[in-house]
Amino acid sequence: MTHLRAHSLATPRWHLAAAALLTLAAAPWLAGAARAADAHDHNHTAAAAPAAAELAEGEVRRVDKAQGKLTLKHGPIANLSMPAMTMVFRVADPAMLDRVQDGDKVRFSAERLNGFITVTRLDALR
Ligand SMILES: [Cu+2]
Repeated sequence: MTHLRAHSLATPRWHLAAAALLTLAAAPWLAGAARAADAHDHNHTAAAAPAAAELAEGEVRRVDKAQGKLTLKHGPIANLSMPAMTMVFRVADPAMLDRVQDGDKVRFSAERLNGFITVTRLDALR
């Protein structure tokens, strides 16, 4: 059970990505305008957030297969307007819990399903 601390989870890069994501979500017409601008041949590079920006970062603290729950120390979750914290999540699919163990760094997405914050995607970073 090694705990490698290569990077802080709350990187400034994440905050920038989250801000960009929120901006796009608030003004979808703006994203459309940016794409239209790209159609011109002046080779402008749009600062669009990559799909991965939607995923939050976390570290597994506890896997509870019996209860179908996962404790994560997580970074900000943009779509839930949630700051970094350690908390218990439900998982959408119990099989997710077979793929992670204590100490794993993960990327995940979480949504509020039936009133419970639920992990809907979980990727271990190894
Ligand atoms: Cu939380």
